[in-house]
Amino acid sequence: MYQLYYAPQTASMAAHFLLRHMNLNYELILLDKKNNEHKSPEYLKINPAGRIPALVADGQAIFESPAICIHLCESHPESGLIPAVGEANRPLFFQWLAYLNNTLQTELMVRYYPQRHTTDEQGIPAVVAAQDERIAEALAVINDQLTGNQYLLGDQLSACDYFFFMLAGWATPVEKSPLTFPAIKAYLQRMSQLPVVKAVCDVEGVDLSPYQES
Ligand SMILES: N[C@@H](CCC(=O)N[C@@H](CS)C(=O)NCC(=O)O)C(=O)O
Repeated sequence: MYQLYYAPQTASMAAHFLLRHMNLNYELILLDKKNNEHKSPEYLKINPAGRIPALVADGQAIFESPAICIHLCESHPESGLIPAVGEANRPLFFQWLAYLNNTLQTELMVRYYPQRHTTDEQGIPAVVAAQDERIAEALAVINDQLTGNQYLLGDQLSACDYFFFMLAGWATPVEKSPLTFPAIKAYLQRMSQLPVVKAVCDVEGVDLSPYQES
């Protein structure tokens, strides 16, 4: 039995996709983000970083969404969401998961919390504009990878795809949104048809219609 501490459409969504894809026994524990429940003393015992998500697996709490995803993939290798040790795609799995979390997600976080990155309130729109450029650069790298590939690892669906689907949703309001990149657009259309994506998006209140328009 797993417990996922989550809030809709936040960094918990990748883990939510995996728990659902793997058909595991899990409980979703909703954190009231608006009321800062992720900073409450009770939650800080589970995730001392005060961020969403955290996963409790067999009584052990884990934070950081990529660590949670890797742990789930390695605990349930039969799900096929991580290439096995020795497979050529395994280093690429780590490469893309790291790129998504350390580069794209980080740039998105600066864009959505610009006030944390300047002491000059007047400078906030400039931080957002600069981030839009940096996000577009990261998306261009992903678009190149998806040109001619069905998934980030080629023809094999992996946890990286669920992770990217989560981040693509966050990036929709960005000036050069994921849907303006042709290969990413076609990929998001395919991903949005997966039953797991539909089910989790239904629970988290994500509107999939922008992906389904041609
Ligand atoms: N690197 C962390 C980042 C988690 C994170 O920042 N989550 C956001 C929600 S998307 C959050 O908790 N924000 C609240 C805050 O920063 O105070 C991860 O991927 O798990």
